[in-house]
Amino acid sequence: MPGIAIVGAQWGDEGKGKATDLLGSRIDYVVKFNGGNNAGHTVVVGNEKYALHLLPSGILTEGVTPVIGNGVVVDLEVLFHELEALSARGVDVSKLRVSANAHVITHYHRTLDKVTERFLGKRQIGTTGRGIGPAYADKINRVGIRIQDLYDENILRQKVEGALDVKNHMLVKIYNRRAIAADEIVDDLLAYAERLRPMVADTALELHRALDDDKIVLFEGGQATMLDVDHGTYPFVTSSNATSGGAATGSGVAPNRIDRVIAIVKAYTTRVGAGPFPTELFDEWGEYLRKTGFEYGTTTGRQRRVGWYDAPVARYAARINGVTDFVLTKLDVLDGLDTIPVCVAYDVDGVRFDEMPVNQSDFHHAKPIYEEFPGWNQDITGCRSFDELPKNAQDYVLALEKMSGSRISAIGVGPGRDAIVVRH
Ligand code: 2SA
Ligand code: GDP
Ligand code: MG
Repeated sequence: MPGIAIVGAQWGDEGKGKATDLLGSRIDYVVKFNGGNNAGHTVVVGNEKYALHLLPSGILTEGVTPVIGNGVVVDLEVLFHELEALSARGVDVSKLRVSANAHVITHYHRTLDKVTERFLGKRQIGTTGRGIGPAYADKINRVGIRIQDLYDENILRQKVEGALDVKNHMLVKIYNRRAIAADEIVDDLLAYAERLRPMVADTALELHRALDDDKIVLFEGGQATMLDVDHGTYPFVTSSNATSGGAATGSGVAPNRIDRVIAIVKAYTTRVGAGPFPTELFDEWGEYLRKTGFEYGTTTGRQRRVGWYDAPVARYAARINGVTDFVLTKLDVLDGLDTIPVCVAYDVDGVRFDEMPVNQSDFHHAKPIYEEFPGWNQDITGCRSFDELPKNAQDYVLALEKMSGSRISAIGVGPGRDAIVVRH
């Protein structure tokens, strides 16, 4: 039975949380496979609004077992803070499973994230400052601390000392900061160990068995295709694989057990942080989309950059992820527009590119070539079937479907859980 992956097709904040939550009633497990508390998923259930950062959004659905996979970096303080906050609102969090192989984010990762950004000056990435990059760097450098290390104090101490070796040198000599004491970090981590113990598991084995038992497993991607460390707009990316391949490596479930890949794509585009963004708007239409779509970061509150829909980006996401279905979100945000431009290709210094250029400088120079579509000037938030949508809205969706390389199976028409038009 199926493994389903949900990924972002653009630069994040496409509404993945809502899509996960929508599928929730049919699924048994929701697995977060990449990133950490840099994610921000807003889910509206009835009159309640939930903002999740580290926990998978499937935690909001009764009966679902939420899993934090080995590919995630876990800030334990944030984990318990989120669990307590959800518990206080009556959400059952008792089923959470955390991979013994997931890495932890410590105080020194957060410090390094912030000082590195400051040091980079104009070349800043615009990270969320949550310690994500430094934690993954340690993982790749083989000096990371894993959840399982919390259960052997000697090993933990040795590993923390090893991880601090070079870092303290850097902090003192380059960044002019005080050195961090290993004891401080060890005590901090050990303080969570016993509370965490019942949740720690061989999650790869549990998921494998669940799939053998015909359970439905949903893999929830954080961030998005264009922020993927391999396939995104490097170096303006996050430090993990946010694409569907990451669902396999970040969970221990083999790629051939993932049957469907659903990419969430917004009816326009947004981006937080620095980096190229060909369709970015700096005029009143940008302000209009930001205000109407409420485009402010769920984690940091930062204003999101906004622009028109970019079809080459969607096609690229379709290819890289093996997208079987798109969910098009926030179509309602375009309700008040007379015409809607869509980027169909790029002009790079006089040369037409129909697909994403592989060369970074080309993408930095890419100017969008637009095709214009008539708007519908009508409130669509009450529509619940494709036929109920105004003709121009239907045509817009069909045009995007044709350009974007996979079918559009559902359309978001408002922030609420039920504000969706399902086509397939
Ligand atoms: P990091 O902190 O190392 O992952 O930052 C590296 C880049 O990745 C971007 N990034 C994001 N982009 C969009 N949404 C994200 N989550 C939050 C949200 C963001 C927020 O859902 O709103 O609240 O600001 C997210 N997380 C990371 C980041 O902007 C950098 O460009
Ligand atoms: P994620 O990071 O992909 O989970 O997305 P975020 O939660 O950061 O941002 C998406 C925002 O759009 C959230 O505030 C959602 O409540 C909202 N949203 C999702 N789908 C729709 C939709 O179809 N219409 C409108 N107006 N808002 C939506
Ligand atoms: Mg988000």
